[in-house]
Amino acid sequence: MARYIARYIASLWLFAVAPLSAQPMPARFDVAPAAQQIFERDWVLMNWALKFYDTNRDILLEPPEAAIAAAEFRKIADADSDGRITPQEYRAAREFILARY
Ligand SMILES: [Ca+2]
Ligand SMILES: [Ca+2]
Repeated sequence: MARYIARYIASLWLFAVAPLSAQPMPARFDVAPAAQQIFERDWVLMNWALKFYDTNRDILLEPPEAAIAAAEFRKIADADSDGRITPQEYRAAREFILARY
């Protein structure tokens, strides 16, 4: 349960720095849509997530897969390990993934 909460928090942080974060936050949302939106908004991240975290190989990123991928992306992106991902860190991680995968 603690891990699940950690992923939820991770996805919130990601959600907060996503490029389209100016959109109004839905009144109610849970981890799955938030994590999935990160990948739906960015094809680079989506391709990466599908390549490594589509565990059932159906070419869809289901909520649990998206949550794991979001947590892993956060590990890659949070270069200074302060628990937050700045827009600069987001862009750097995206470039890293684009170049490497
Ligand atoms: Ca899947
Ligand atoms: Ca950081």
